[in-house]
Amino acid sequence: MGKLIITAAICGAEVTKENNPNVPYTVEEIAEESEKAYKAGASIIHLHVRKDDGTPTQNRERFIACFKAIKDRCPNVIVQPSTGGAVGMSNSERLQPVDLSPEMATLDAGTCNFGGDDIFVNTEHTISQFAQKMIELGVKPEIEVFDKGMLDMAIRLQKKGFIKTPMHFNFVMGVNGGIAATPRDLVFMEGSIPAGSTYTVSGVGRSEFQMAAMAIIMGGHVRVGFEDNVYIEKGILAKSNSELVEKVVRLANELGRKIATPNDARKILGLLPR
Ligand code: KMH
Ligand code: ZN
Repeated sequence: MGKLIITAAICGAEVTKENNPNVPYTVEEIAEESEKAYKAGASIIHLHVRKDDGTPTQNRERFIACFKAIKDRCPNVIVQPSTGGAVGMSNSERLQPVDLSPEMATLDAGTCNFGGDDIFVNTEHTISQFAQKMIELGVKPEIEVFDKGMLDMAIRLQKKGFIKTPMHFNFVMGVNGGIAATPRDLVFMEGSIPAGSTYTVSGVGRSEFQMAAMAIIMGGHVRVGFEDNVYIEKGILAKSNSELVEKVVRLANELGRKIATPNDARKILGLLPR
């Protein structure tokens, strides 16, 4: 089986220091957490940025500052900015990091409930617009699918020429409003992607490591991090994203998968040179 790409989603847009005091907000905190996650085995940093008080933002300058601070500490790591941002942001706000021509960026492939009264809106027009821009700038999309219908939407847009093959998916499983984080549903999702595609699995909340173990066994890749889960085990907060990454490395070692370096990940995902 091929090497395992580990992505660290270090802070997300919703999780706060009230949930776990180690969630990074400032540029320095984000750079430090990225470096720790990278040293632990992550080859991709999935990046949201915050103002110093923790407010989520998609501000271009803030992304530039965080990119630089991360690259100063770990020049080779792949930085994958979010274009999802936070619920309620406008499309132009969300697209700002794509203008920086990162190697990858997320592409959210549908609308869903997002816990409570929140709705994460991604119309077909929005998805096509984001995808088109990524094609123009040579940015590889990580297609975020929170449900099976989103996967079908992405395949439809690929057929229309908005997304190139081979596609790379992130199955985000366990969001309140999206597909559940169960082995049955993961097998269903994996069986629904086109041949030649790659995928990573993000188990949200308590199922993070169970889904990681499934992905390792099935030949997928794994995302962990405070964006998805703040606990290293039941009731115990993780001290850093690196603890979550280290746990995946231990699982991979036990289950016989080697860990991909950033250059391995570039080859597996077919990223364009920068
Ligand atoms: N914060 C969520 C509303 C992405 O990064 O592209 C969307 C999200 C997905 O986190
Ligand atoms: Zn995200």
